[in-house]
Amino acid sequence: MFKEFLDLGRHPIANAFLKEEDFDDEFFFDLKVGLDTDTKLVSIKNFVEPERIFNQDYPYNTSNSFPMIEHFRKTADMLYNEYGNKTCYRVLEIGSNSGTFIENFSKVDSVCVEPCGNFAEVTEGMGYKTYVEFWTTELAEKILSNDGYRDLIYAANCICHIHDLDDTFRAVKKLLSPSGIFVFEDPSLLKILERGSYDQIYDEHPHVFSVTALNNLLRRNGLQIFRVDNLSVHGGSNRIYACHMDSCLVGDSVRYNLQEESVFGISNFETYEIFADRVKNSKEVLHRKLSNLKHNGKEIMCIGATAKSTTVFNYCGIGPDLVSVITDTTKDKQGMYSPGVHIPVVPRESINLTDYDYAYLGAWNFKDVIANKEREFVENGGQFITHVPQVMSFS
Ligand code: JHZ
Repeated sequence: MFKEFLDLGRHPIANAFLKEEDFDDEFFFDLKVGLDTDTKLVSIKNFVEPERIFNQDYPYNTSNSFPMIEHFRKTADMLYNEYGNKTCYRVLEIGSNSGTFIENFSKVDSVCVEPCGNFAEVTEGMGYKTYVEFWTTELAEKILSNDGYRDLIYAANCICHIHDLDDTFRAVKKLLSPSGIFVFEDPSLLKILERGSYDQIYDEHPHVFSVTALNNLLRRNGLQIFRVDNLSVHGGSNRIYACHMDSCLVGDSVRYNLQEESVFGISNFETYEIFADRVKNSKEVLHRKLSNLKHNGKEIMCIGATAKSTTVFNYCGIGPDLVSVITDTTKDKQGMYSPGVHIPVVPRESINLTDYDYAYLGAWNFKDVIANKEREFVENGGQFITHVPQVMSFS
């Protein structure tokens, strides 16, 4: 049974940066979050049609966050060294984006799945066979007959984007070779609850995964988790390793994670009620802090036009009156306005950061990288603001 615990209000598509002439046609939906009391899966109530989100204009490009390029290279090396068969390693990536993971594997044995045409063109151009489709059992059957079984099926920040998880896991099971592994990483629900980072919940993330819920969902589709890695990326993610049921030894990391989540109360509805109260409080405190600063003549900007900042600004009612501009390294976001609240997005080079007193971290997950790059801002008295794990400013 789906039991709602949080209402985040009206939201636009978190990554649908737009031009001024499109303001009147913007799409909004009610962002409500709940717990499935049977599987323990946390999901949003109203799914947005995937075609509205993942299309030719999808702007999130993994190549624009240089720490992620390094992350995917290291991940690919580790998977190849620990699990790869040296003569033939048939890989499939679901949601291959701009190819930062797959580029580490052979063009001959690898296949990409990417519904966003703009990115599918990129991996095609790099020489990888790419299916420009959503991941479904039908597509898995097609790939099986065209390209054969896969030894590694990998997905980063993609499986939690898919509404029908039973179909997703059945499709994986169909295409995975008998000794193959399915590895996927997504933001961790436990970390979100611990850090109060509600901004990881938006249209693109219809589910937020605990190991507990994934264990239930994978098992009912004939797959088994045998290893879990806790990662620091995206504010805390879990990398899940699964195989066909009973085809591998279950490691201690699985028991450890299930136990840790159980102790935290991941299956108890009260845990989510407490989280909801914390989120409501965070909204009030952040809005009050920015309003007071503005009232005292301070200038505030934002670094990182993230899906997360769209969620915070829309939930907290923060617009250009409080945050005058957002900088972002992504070309496709520059010259556009942020979804819903319409703050202009510009290249970092086009502004002088020392003209601002405060920089809200839209990309708080890259806090150290940004603080390191922007030392001059701090030396000139500038301060950063974040709402994770609580609303605060620091230098
Ligand atoms: P970043 C995305 O969310 C979307 P977002 C997606 N749904 C997903 O699952 C999560 O990632 C995990 C810019 N930047 O990675 C680049 C700077 O401007 O936090 C990016 O636009 N300066 C697929 O959007 C953005 O910030 C910098 O120094 O919340 C970071 O976006 C750096 C380091 C980044 O993801």
